[in-house]
Amino acid sequence: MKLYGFPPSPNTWKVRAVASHLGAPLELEFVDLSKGASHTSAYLALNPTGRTPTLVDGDFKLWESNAIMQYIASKNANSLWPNDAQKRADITRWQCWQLAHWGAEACQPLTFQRLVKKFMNLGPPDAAIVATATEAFNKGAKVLDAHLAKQPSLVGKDLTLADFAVAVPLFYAKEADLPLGPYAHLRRWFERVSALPAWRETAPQMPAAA
Ligand SMILES: N[C@@H](CCC(=O)N[C@@H](CS)C(=O)NCC(=O)O)C(=O)O
Repeated sequence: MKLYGFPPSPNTWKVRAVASHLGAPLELEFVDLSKGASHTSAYLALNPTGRTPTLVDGDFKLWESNAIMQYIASKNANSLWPNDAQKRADITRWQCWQLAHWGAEACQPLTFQRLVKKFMNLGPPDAAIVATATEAFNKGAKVLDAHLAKQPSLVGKDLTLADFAVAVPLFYAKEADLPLGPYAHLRRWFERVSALPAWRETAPQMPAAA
């Protein structure tokens, strides 16, 4: 299997971390987003949305990071993606929430405004966007903190794809100044998730997230 991706991007990183954790062979094809490489005609033939990551497995092409995580984890039995309809729905619920709200409304705009803009010389953070995203971050972090006060992982006891998906933006917490301070359960959970060797094994060499 080949993953077309940009390693510093959380959407690529979480897929590579899952593959590494499961010991699934996954070759990286570097797509340099800083040079617009996801908009070439060759790449658009794989993924017409012009976004990364994209998985290619033989004739099968799959885009959308959370679908890719589920596909890779479906290849062999494992506890990240248990063969149980309710657990799979529960994991998918958190993955949908991560993409639609935790990522798009909170972590991503804060990371873009405070880290990517600096790295790419795009000017200072937009204060209005930072304010709206900070409010969304606190709203989401409260939900996570209350949930993780009751159980060790997002879905039951064991770590699953849900934890990989929701945790990944927090690797940029320092650079993006994500306000984690008030959320002790969330911080403790992130310490546990981020200690998995798979994150180090797939960690980006570049300092910026896109
Ligand atoms: N929902 C998509 C989001 C993918 C996405 O936004 N990728 C960004 C990097 S994080 C990208 O490739 N942007 C390049 C562009 O839009 O030109 C997923 O989860 O795969």
